[in-house]
Amino acid sequence: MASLLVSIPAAIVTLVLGMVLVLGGLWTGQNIKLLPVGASLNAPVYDELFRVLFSIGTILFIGVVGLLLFSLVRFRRRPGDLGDGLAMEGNLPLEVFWTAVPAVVIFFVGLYSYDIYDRMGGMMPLNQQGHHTMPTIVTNKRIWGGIGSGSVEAIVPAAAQAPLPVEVTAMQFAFLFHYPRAEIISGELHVPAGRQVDLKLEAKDVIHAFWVPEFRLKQDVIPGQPTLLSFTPMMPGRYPIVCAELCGPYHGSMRSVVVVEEPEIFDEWLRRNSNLPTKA
Ligand SMILES: [Cu+2]
Repeated sequence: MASLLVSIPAAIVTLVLGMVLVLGGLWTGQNIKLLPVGASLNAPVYDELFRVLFSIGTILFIGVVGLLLFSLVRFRRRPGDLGDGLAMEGNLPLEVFWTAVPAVVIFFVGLYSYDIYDRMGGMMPLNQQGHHTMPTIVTNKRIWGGIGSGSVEAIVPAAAQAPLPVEVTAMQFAFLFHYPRAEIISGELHVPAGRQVDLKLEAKDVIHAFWVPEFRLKQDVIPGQPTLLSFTPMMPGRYPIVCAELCGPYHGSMRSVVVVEEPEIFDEWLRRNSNLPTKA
């Protein structure tokens, strides 16, 4: 075995190992199953970035650790070897190589992350989002837009429907959801699948964070700073809402549920719970 390896030129071995490493990293990134189910329109965009970063991370990790382990074994001290190591001072091509490669990788990751952030709506000025017309917003307050505020290339036919406004109040230690068009206050967030939801988040006391892992959304909720967050749920189901900002002794129990329902079922829920006087 050893004699076989010796007879193959080192450059070829390195090339083949490098190719195996890159292909293995790409495969790992494509097949990794660490994320929960993606239940919003926004999720595939986020997952794409995660896969690319995971591929790069795998390649770097296996490459660096592999080289380290190989060197530990290959260049270990042999019995009877009492001499000094080889005296080497600098290696310009190697130094250029290990500076240039990370620089290119980081530059790429930076541009790519920026692009994903933009596609998720992170760079969108609020006045272009079309939901500054929410009836209850006090216009002289400064309003912030969270990532996910909706520039993902919507291909859903239902996107033509007007977004559903919901006011979210975060307090120690609960989320409250108010549906201004039906006068419902609920401890659970009910939303229809395939329709954009516009959340207006406000905190009553300290900083909280509204996190729905299945939607790939996490938004800080800061007292005195109303924040808009839009998303389009796609997959019916029940998903956890978690407060992701340490907010006090019971922070760990500050959880709720978002229930994504088929539009008819959601309309029924809205009608059943509405506190508006029924129209004649
Ligand atoms: Cu909290």
